[in-house]
Amino acid sequence: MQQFPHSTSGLRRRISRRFAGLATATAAVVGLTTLTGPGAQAADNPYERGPAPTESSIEAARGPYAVSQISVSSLSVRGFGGGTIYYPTSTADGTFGAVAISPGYTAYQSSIAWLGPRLASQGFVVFTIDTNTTLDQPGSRGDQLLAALDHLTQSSAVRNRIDGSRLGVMGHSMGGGGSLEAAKDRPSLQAAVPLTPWNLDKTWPELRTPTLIFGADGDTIAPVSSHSEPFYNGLPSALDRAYIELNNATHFTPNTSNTTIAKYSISWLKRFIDNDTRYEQFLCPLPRPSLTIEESRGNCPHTS
Ligand code: 9J3
Ligand code: ZN
Repeated sequence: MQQFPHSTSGLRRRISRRFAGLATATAAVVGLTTLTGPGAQAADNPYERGPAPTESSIEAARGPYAVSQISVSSLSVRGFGGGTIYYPTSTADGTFGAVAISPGYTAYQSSIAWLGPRLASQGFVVFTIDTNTTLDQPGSRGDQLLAALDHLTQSSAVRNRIDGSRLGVMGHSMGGGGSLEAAKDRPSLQAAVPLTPWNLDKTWPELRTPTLIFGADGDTIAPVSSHSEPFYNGLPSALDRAYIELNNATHFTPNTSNTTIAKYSISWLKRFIDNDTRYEQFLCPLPRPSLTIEESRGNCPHTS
């Protein structure tokens, strides 16, 4: 500490304040360096939730958060068919990102229900929905996913637990096609994860939402050659995008609990809804072909 004569105590206080200001500015620069450096820590990212992930934590049947659920009657909402909200029970960690998930043609929320607690226990508010009718087409399912997100963030009992700027969509088959439609209609969505998606529209150059598409090698309803692969290939090459083709799988593989779908969906949602770069290690380099993965495509490293 510098010494000053008593007679200049006023000046001394002013100078001390200037030094304090300099110290604050220096700390801010150090903080910025940490933020942009390679090993960004928890305190740098306000959206990061939960402990550092491991291969086993993203493969586990449940993540670190205990989950509660709320049934939403179709009679209480407009624009979609109601559903079930799964959410971390505790409010200690603040707000979470949210994901709406649509089932496929002729199917109900029960066909995608396993994803509710699986994803919510990792730190998301998850809304598995029913559609207005089970015959609704992908465009309608996209609108319904967005209506469900609007209900979640504006009207639902958990609206105060959600960060409305951190939203994503998923869906199976025509619901997966619907998740592409939702992202096309609302580019502010932070992540999309279509599961064996089906759509007559094969090209998605309009998307600005980071998108992970799951195909199934044995899918005869939405064959990868006419659905998932052209969907992936038609996404902008500058977009963060990925394609994982499940090995020894069918169109209906996403309808029951599946570790490969879970671990890469969790990683994608964490990476792009929460900006949580701790999950980048599971996405890049791309997963190699294995007993469960037939092939994978994508850009690495990610750019957004
Ligand atoms: O399971 C689905 O949502 C898919 C698609 C399908 O059967 O489309 C044919 C009209
Ligand atoms: Zn198109």
